Amino acid sequence: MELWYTEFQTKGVGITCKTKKTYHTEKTQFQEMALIETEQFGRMLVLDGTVQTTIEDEFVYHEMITHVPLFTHNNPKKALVVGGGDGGAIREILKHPSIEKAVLCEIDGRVVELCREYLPEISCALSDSRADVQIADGIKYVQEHKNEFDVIMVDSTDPVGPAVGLFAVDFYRAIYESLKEDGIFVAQTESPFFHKELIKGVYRDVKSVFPIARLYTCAIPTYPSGYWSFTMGSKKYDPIETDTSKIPELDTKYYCADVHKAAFALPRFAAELVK
Ligand code: AAT
Repeated sequence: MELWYTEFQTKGVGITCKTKKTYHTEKTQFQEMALIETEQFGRMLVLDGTVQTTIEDEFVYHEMITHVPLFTHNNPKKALVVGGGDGGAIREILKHPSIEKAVLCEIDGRVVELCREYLPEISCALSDSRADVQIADGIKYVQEHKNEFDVIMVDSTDPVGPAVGLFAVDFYRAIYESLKEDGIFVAQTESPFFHKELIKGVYRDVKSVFPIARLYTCAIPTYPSGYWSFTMGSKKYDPIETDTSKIPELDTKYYCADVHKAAFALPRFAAELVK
């Protein structure tokens, strides 16, 4: 018998994957969680019916949410990931020799545990001595840590449930306070095709808090529309002025110096959102 998994991405569009196995399903304190084996993308983490990450395409998202801000910053030493309990962002951050500490603040401890068990390729760096895993609400954590981080990445679920507050201007203000004087922040901000109002609103809010705000994009097959955005707020460094000739070779599959530049070149309909 064939079994297929569908995520309903909008009222009229979904992504459907043939599945080979269901490893685990559970209702945690915060969300419904499933770990399945798909034919096309390998193991897949699903939260509340939404694809969070898959073995085959996770590299795009995790490289783009981390290396773009880390190479925009001159010398990042301390980074914070809000959400991202799979550990993929932490794995990428720790590829930077300047990093002394990478804190993960994930609200749902079960996500971290399940990913450690079923997605070791993604969660492997969580046991590195420079990684510090905190199970807490990212909003509270950021409010309680002032003037501490060089880079903060908001690797969050879509703006429903516990992640609603991660898309609010008050949170961006708290992030500003939590960053050092030349700090940078990046948030995943959904699809330029399907979430236009969200992108416009986040950009407007980030721009009201940070002197520099930028939108960049990449291609992710398992996320709605396959085309994804990130919004950056920066106190000092502008990512489009990064001297990309100085970006060293890293062990990556998507990010490179040319992609750093190209990611900020927006198609006209996406540029419209942040005018
Ligand atoms: N690395 C790609 C995976 C994610 S997971 C996002 C995580 O954010 C989830 O594990 C969720 O539990 C966590 N989260 C949600 N709200 C909070 C909060 N307030 N504080 C800390 N962690 C939180 C991102 C997937 C993007 C999906 C796009 N469709």
